[in-house]
Amino acid sequence: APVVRLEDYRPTDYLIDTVKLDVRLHPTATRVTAELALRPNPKGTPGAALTLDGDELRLVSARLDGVALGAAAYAVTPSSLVLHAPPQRPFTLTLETELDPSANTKLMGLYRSSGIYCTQCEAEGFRRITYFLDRPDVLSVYTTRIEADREEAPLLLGNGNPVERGEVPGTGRHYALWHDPFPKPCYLFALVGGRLDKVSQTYVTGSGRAVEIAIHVEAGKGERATYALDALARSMRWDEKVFGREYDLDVFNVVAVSDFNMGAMENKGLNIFNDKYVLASAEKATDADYANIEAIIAHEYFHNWTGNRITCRDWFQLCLKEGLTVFRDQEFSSDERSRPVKRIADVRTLRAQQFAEDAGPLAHPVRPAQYREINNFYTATVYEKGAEVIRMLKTLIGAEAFRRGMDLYFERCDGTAATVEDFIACFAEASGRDLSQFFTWYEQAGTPTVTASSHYDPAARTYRLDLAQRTPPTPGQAEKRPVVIPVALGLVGESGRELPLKAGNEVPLANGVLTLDGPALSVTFTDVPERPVPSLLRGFSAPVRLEMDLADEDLFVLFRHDRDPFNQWQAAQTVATRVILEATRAARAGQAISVDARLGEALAHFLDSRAEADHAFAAQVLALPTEADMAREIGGDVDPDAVFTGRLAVKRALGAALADRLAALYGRLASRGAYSPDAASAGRRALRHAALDLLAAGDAARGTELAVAQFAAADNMTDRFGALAVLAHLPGAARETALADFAGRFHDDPLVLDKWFALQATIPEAGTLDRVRELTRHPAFSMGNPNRVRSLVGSFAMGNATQFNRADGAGYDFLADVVIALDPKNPQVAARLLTAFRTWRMLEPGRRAKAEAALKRVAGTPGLSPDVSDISGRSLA
Ligand code: B3K
Ligand code: ZN
Repeated sequence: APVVRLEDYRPTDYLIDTVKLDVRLHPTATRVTAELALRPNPKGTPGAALTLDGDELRLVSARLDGVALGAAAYAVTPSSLVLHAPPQRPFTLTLETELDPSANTKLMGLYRSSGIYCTQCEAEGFRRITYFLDRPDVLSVYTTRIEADREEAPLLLGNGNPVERGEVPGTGRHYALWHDPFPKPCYLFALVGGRLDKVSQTYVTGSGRAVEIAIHVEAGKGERATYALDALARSMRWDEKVFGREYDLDVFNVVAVSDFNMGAMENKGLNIFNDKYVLASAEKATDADYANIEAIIAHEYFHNWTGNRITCRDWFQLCLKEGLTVFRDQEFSSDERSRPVKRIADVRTLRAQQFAEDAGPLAHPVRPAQYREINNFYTATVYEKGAEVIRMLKTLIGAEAFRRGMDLYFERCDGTAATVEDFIACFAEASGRDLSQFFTWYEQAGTPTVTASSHYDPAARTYRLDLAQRTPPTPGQAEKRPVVIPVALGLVGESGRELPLKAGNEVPLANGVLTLDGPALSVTFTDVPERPVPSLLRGFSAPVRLEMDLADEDLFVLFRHDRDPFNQWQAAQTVATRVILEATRAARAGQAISVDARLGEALAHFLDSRAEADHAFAAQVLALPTEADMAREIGGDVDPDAVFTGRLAVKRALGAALADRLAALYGRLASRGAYSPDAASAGRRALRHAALDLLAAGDAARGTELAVAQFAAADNMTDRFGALAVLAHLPGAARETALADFAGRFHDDPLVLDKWFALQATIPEAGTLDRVRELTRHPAFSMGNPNRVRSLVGSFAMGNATQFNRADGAGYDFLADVVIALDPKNPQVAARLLTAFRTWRMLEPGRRAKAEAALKRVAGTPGLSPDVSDISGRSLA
């Protein structure tokens, strides 16, 4: 595939003002008639040929202003329909195409999922429905007639508002007509046809408009959609309150399907979801599932304004809608649940996904400047780092200017396909600030490192803080400029009190935030009454790595006393990281591992004094850095077995040292009353689980006994699966019995079996690869379903550091085999799996060579999709 470059952007030569679609659904031969009202674009080249995109379409007929096109007037290729000399005035092109939804295994365009017709058009799927200018800067008003067999598809949904429905006499077929008054790019087009159950309610907007909101799910599963419906109503209310955004159509439909390439899709008025992010019940969904459903329902809904009403000019601007909408959904979850705990969870994800991506061959800026396959740029960088950039903007200009900037953006850009420049200009205006250097965050890849050192002068009562930044080179960007880094900070006294933050007027310090925008900055604080412990980057105020050699004792001060809960947690994590690093070093050197007792003592004190105050926070404190976190910390020549051994030794030592406390906590936190997914109850379960997990590491026999009992007695999936997850790390008969019991209980529920697949794939034992191979032959497994593939193969490759990175390379070979086999059927999912190699260069030489060989085997496979060839190519570059 050719490289597409941002600098080459130019508007289309033609515009499409309205689209009338007539879709006659049929399992293998769906007929689509598209009537496109075209006109020359005043911004385009006069007289240019018209090239419409197409993919796997069969053209049945083509008419211009009602007259059949002569053979000489146009040409059809596998990827286009070219009209050589279009009229230089408004004209109508009527195109009839045929396609086979049942053969559509890529799950892009129109396809069938368990008998339900559905669509996925972002990024470039609409061209698989009809020939079109398939790019986001072509905005059209759509009217869609959907026709289907009444038995097969009693429900017919489209974008916008329902207009009319009726029978097609004598055929057993019926139709529905939908009209969407809001001009939109074709990637937001959607339709659904099928037999579905629904839950619904009337939502009254702030200005008093009644909206019918509904969630449609597979027959018999309606009860499991009520939580999602409630989350939707709460999202709608929140967007009115916090961003002043009201919903704009008469209906809002969400449809859940079981075959979906990603989480969900924000099609105008008709969101389509992976059912994993809709269906929930106490027996079948965990607390984490509930939280994900709430966040994703909100995310897709919020796109109605940030993505749909204001869309992207081109795909380079993807972060314009994604980073902003992630920021919005994170804020929503923070308001609905606990802000500090949400922040900690989000930073964990950011570091695990985005920092990892940024440190390897797939690193790219939040706004990339080029791509070969746009589907490979729906990344942690565009989404999560994109959200961090918005958060920094808000920190830098303040909440009020931020809100004014958002209001200006909505006012000025509504109904347009915008750029990141358009967006930032609104905030520059609203705040009166020059944001040109801030823009570097969008253009420069790589995670900046901020180094800090300090000096306290007790006689002068001054405290000097020296900060410096550097960003490592990334592919295609050897030289880096300094970025604007908001460093939220405080000074904490030995006894825990917050010390005053006084500095001269020339210091870029406002509201406890220091702005580091050059390579280095030195600040002297005055009237500092005692030696302070610096608490830097409070709330993780910037997506950077912080290097500061604080003494362990100082970190314990922050852990105990920092008024910023994020930095309390961070201090404990930093100490744990140091302890695990030392254990890993010893393991690698074949030495005995000794674990510094002070971490256990600090945690003991924490459990005694503070764990009950916020259960969810305490659970985060007890959860050690992961093996992947440690690998990133080590940075190179990583031996995953040594990391595993070192980390496990620390976990065992903590489990043993804290055993009595953990057991008491575990007992105290036992559930009372019926399951409720609310944040407080979920926090209690999370802490109880963290206690059991540590306890089991310290004492396998006791852990097994407690987990077996919890598994048997559980009345909800969080407790049942939590127990099973603990058992998964305790080899023996109890584990196998519980796994078999779980499979028996939930044999008819694929979403629950996904948890069972995933868990087994992450067992850190030598037999796991064989187990995973065996599970690929399980009757409930299917390479055709993305959720199954991600659960089994994805969890193995992304969540099992020792077994994916087996020293013999068999883990890599397995993944390569799966990617090669899956690519012809579903390139998007295959390419995503292959990103498991994104940190391969950090491995020790033996594994590195094996990983490289596996990647090369993939790269050398003939007939690769653009998706997989792009990832394999960049990974090896
Ligand atoms: N916008 C979609 C993602 C589409 C991915 C296309 N490969 C979901 C979301 O971010 O809300
Ligand atoms: Zn999104």
